[in-house]
Amino acid sequence: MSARASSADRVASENAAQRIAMIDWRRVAADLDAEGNAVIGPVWDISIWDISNFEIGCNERRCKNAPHGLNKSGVSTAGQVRMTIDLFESSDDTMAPPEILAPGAMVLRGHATADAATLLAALDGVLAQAPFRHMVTPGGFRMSVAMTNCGAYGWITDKTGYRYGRVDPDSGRDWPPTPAPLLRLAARAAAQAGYSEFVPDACLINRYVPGTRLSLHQDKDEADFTAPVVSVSLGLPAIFLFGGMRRADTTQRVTLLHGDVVVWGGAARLRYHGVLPLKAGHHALLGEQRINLTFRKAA
Ligand code: MD3
Ligand code: FE
Repeated sequence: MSARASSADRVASENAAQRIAMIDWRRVAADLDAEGNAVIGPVWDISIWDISNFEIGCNERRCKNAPHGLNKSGVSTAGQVRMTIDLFESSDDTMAPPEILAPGAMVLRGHATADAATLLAALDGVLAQAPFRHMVTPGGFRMSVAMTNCGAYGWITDKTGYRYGRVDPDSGRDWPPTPAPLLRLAARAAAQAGYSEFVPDACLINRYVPGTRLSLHQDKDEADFTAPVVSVSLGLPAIFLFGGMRRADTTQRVTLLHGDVVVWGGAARLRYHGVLPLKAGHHALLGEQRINLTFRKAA
């Protein structure tokens, strides 16, 4: 679903000051970073993703079905309206309002889409130094998710337990550094969710092929739970299970698509979660797989 704003088209070719004005119309605290990308302020500044004052030249405005969540006046009828506006050069750049899954958990749909090819190219360098492997749980089970890491710390599991370590046990060398484009993306997503100071020191890289699953668990091997976890989904879609504070709590199912970024912090940081067995499929960039990057502060 996308709505193209005629006023946005007009502004797109003009200068940065007008881009800021454009965002001000939407009453979203916003600024531009050094590259001219919109940096949206803490989401608690966004009481409502208000497009009612915004001159929407929505192509679909007269659509009676209004599947885009706009009524005939172009006013948002749904809690969330997704707009793709040719504002910042890249036509792939989406400015969707965050989807709040629960207090502290928000989905930034398509946040990594425009950067996906760059991220994957950078990832190739990491994988050459630290290939995917299937680790073993303390209970002796081989994990169906294939994993590797980059950054100062990597998450590992073996017969002796789960932990973070500086050294890749397969190579005996330090984990490769996290490529700059990955770090930039993680910091940008965290900033949009209100975490302006997120400096991850660990990036776990998970690979799923059809049938791969991840059973319900909590992420609690990190030293400091005040830092969020940022996860980036690439490739095939997955059905993510988002539970509560106890394993037996009911779970909500959230489909995570290529390019979706989720920031898990605050009250959501220790909630149980998992991934249902990946369905078969083909993705244009990644083929028969899904790759998930999770950025954390481990130490
Ligand atoms: C909710 N990875 O690596 S990312 C993991 O898709 C992990 O590979 C999944 O769970 C994956 O630990 C899910 C989403 C995620 C990550 C961390 C969370 C959800 C979270 C921490 C707290 C609550
Ligand atoms: Fe997890």
